[in-house]
This record gives sequence, C-alpha cells and structure tokens, in this order.
Amino acid sequence: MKLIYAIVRYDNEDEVINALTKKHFSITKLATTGGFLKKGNTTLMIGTEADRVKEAIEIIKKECGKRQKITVNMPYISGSTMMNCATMPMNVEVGGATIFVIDVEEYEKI
Ligand code: 2BA
Repeated sequence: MKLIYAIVRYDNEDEVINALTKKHFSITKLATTGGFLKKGNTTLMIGTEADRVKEAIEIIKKECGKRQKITVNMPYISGSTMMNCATMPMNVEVGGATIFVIDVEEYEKI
C-alpha cells in the first residue's frame, strides 16, 4: 500500500479529482497554501495499491499539464524596517504537480 501526496494548482483540482475518481481511486482533498508564493493550492491524498501508483501519476500528469514560467513580484525588504519594503520581479515555474509517494505501514478501516 502506498500513499500519494499530489500538490496541484487550484485551477486543476476538479479535472484531476474527476479523472482519478472515474478510475476508482479514493481521494482526500486538502486545502493547502504554498510556502513560497503564499497562494492557495490543493493537496490530494491518494491511498492505493503499489501497482497502481504509476497509473495515478499518469492521470495527474495528463490533467495538470506542463509547467510554465511566470513572473511574480516578491516582497523585498532592504534593511530591518518595513519602510524599506519593496517588490522585486522574480521568475518561477508553476503548473504540473509536485508528487510524493510514501510507503504505508498499516491501512485499516474500522
Ligand atoms: P509554493 O511554495 O508557493 O511555490 C510556488 C513555486 O515557486 C514553485 O512551484 C517553485 O517554482 C517556486 N519556488 C518555491 N520555493 C522556492 C524557493 N525557495 N526559491 C525559489 N523559487 C521557489 P512548484 O515547484 O511547482 O511548487 C508548487 C507548490 O508545491 C509549492 O508552492 C508548494 O506548496 C508545493 N511544493 C513544491 N515542492 C515542495 C516540497 N519539496 N515540499 C513541500 N511542498 C512542496
């Protein structure tokens, strides 16, 4: 048994959840926030048999699309006070999904 954590963009969550559910994967959806951009994203917890991990990842890949570069204005604090706070444009890659696959020691429904 494996547990997949898939962090996906909020915009992609419906398509990913629908496609996985159609293939009989069980999912728990968590509303999460990226530590870097501080924007909402969605983390899906998917418990599945080890031999179905690849299938789940392929579905997520298909539904989330390719990563793309965007420019964001990040806060930039020079010195120690907010008086010197400014923003600085920065290129980041977003899209796709960030996936962790973890071994499950025990799985029970009681
Ligand atoms: P955020 O932390 O808001 O990161 C958004 C995007 O900003 C990242 O996209 C990455 O391109 C960039 N980024 C993140 N941390 C950075 C840093 N320290 N310096 C420069 N650029 C940075 P993704 O890599 O696609 O990640 C999307 C979201 O997935 C992240 O949102 C975070 O919520 C999660 N995530 C990604 N990698 C993770 C990891 N190793 N552990 C836990 N969560 C992760």
